[in-house]
Amino acid sequence: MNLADLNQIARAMVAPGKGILAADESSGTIKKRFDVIGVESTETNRRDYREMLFRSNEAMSDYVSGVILYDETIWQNAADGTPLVKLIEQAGSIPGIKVDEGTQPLPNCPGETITVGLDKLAERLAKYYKQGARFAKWRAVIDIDTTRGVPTHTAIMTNAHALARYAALCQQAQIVPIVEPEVLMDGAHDIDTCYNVTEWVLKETFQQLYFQRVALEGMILKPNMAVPGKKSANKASVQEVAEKTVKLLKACVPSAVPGIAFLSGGQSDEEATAHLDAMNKIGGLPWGLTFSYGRALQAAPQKAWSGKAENVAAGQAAFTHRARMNSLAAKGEWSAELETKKAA
Ligand code: 5MM
Repeated sequence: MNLADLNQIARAMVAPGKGILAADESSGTIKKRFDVIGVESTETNRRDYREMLFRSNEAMSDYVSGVILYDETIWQNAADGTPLVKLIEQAGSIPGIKVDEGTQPLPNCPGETITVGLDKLAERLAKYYKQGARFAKWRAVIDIDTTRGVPTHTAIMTNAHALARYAALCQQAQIVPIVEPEVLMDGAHDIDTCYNVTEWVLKETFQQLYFQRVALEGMILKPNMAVPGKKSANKASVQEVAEKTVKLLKACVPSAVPGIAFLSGGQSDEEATAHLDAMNKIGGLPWGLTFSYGRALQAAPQKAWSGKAENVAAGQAAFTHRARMNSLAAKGEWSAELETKKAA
């Protein structure tokens, strides 16, 4: 492992004003997204849609440091035969790859899951590196349901162990691991319950990373923010989310980690931007703090595009706007007026 090179890539992924596009929807998830806009999920439509994003020059060159791809996409060519990976590289962005193989029920823990995909991962990473991937992503999913005693320590510990196994294998393959332990926003829990569960999850994750000798300087953390569950009666202000999330991360994430890139987790586009902005406005943070959004970057371009070739420019404009808003938020320079100006 060359740690200096891993560190350089990790720092580029969270360079000031830049963040990550999570375009790694598995076939099932992209079908759900396309269903919403009435587009059939064929291989060509998936390619056309992602090509539209990767050819958004301003967004890709100025605001997007890296793109997380799904296995199908990393091998695909654009309509003119250019590999999609090359489009990303030509824009000055870094190709990355989702390497987990989804979740399975965790034995003896009803309703909880374990993320799988460690078997043969070393071989797969070597192939992805040859194809241009310089970082990878693995997502663990932790649910909250206090009425059933969920999450259990078993789910937290086994998922943290798998995340650390994955991260060690990535670094051995000269690939920067994005470590994503996602505590879901589903449910009626309040913000403090989310805070406490996320703290538990992050403590366990960093302990496993230590046990498995993962170099913190060569990784990126992709956590959820401290937010109330979607069905909670107690909403939280932008400032409360920002303050609690910063406090939580300072308590759990060593400063050797170059950057933290949040998932959006079902927040609205503007909420995800406002929260990121408010955290960066607090300032004095030991790590870069940016976005690694899927839905909060893509919902608008998906709607604008709606599968029609004549809407490509509108789809790219919508994507560029969201990427620019989040770039400003990553520097603490966003304001709600900037959103309104665009709408006007
Ligand atoms: C883009 O969605 C990713 C893939 O999900 P599936 O494996 O379920 O298809 C997902 O891992 C994503 O990268 C993160 O959850 C962040 O996305 P959001 O939409 O939460 O910002």
